[in-house]
Amino acid sequence: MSLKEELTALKEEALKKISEISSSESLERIRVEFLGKKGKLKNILKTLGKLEPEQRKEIGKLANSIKEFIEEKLKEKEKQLKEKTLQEKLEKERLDITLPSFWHDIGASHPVMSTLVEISEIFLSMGFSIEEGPEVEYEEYNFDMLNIPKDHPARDMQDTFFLNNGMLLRTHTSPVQIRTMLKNKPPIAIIAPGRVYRKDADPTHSPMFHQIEGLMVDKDITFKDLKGILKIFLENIFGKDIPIRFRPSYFPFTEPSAEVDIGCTVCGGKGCRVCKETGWLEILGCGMVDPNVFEAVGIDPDEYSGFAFGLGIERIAMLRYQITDIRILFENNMRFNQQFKGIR
Ligand code: FA5
Repeated sequence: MSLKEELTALKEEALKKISEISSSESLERIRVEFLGKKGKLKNILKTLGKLEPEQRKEIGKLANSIKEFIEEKLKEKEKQLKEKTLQEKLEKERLDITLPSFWHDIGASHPVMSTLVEISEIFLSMGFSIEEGPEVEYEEYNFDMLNIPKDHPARDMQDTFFLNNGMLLRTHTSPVQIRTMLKNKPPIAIIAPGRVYRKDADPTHSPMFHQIEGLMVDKDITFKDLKGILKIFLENIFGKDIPIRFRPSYFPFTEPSAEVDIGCTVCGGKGCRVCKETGWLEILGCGMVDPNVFEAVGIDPDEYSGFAFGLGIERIAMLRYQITDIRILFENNMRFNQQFKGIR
């Protein structure tokens, strides 16, 4: 066989072997077999020196072009192999995001929470800021400094959970008034939402419920300011046409005190079971901060005045969503809770 024929046969052999390569290891092996220092190509060219210069040139050129051809084919194969590996990896590690997940239900805000947020937003829009206080509270802040001394009959109004260490579960959010006034000088305009606890349980009373406290203290704050702010708030929650009335009442920490009623949203004021045939529903307690409270926190009642109010969030949620039994709000019954999806 002439050198030329040998080279052509080598080319054919290489082409065949390259087409059969299936891994990068065998690719490397074939490269060495044909193009390596002791490879087949080098081997054939060993006798090149014995040829005539003319022939040597011709065969040299042919050998070079075969070398380049094999290199080119190996490169192509390498590319194909890389693509194949990537494809296999993609197949193997494929993530099927169309499979339904194990836990795919969408949640919704609890009606008490969405009512709390909505009430807070109304007061935030009027310049109030949010304060928080602890649920385990000192007796002093929950009662004494709010002008409710130890033997005062008002302590019976709020049957209390006392703890062994002398502290208690706060019965209202009013102690946040005390904490705020001890911390900050007037002007003050805050609301304080949170959980409160009382020994109370019937269709409209729960042992744990939520209140929002409001407090505004500055020079020349009057009952007119209190009425104006509460009117804006109630109209935002219940609509512009809601009838509102202020009824004289008593709280030890406000003087004068009032309770605010709205026209019954169930019967439209005609009288029904929900409003106990009165046509009115009590919605919150309020009044002008008692001078004794100002003195307890070191604010001069001759220089400053203020108002405070406190409302039950469940009461408002119940009226908004026509819920007649408060207990259902805390039963965690999914069929009940799911009704509020998409409602704000
Ligand atoms: C108070 O708690 C006063 N701290 C409110 C206040 C603040 C008056 C500032 C003046 C100035 P009262 O006990 O009335 O007041 O409770 C306020 C509201 O909480 C009630 O109108 C009612 O909506 C709600 N509430 C009271 N007890 C319960 C209960 N057990 N379950 C659910 N809501 C309740």
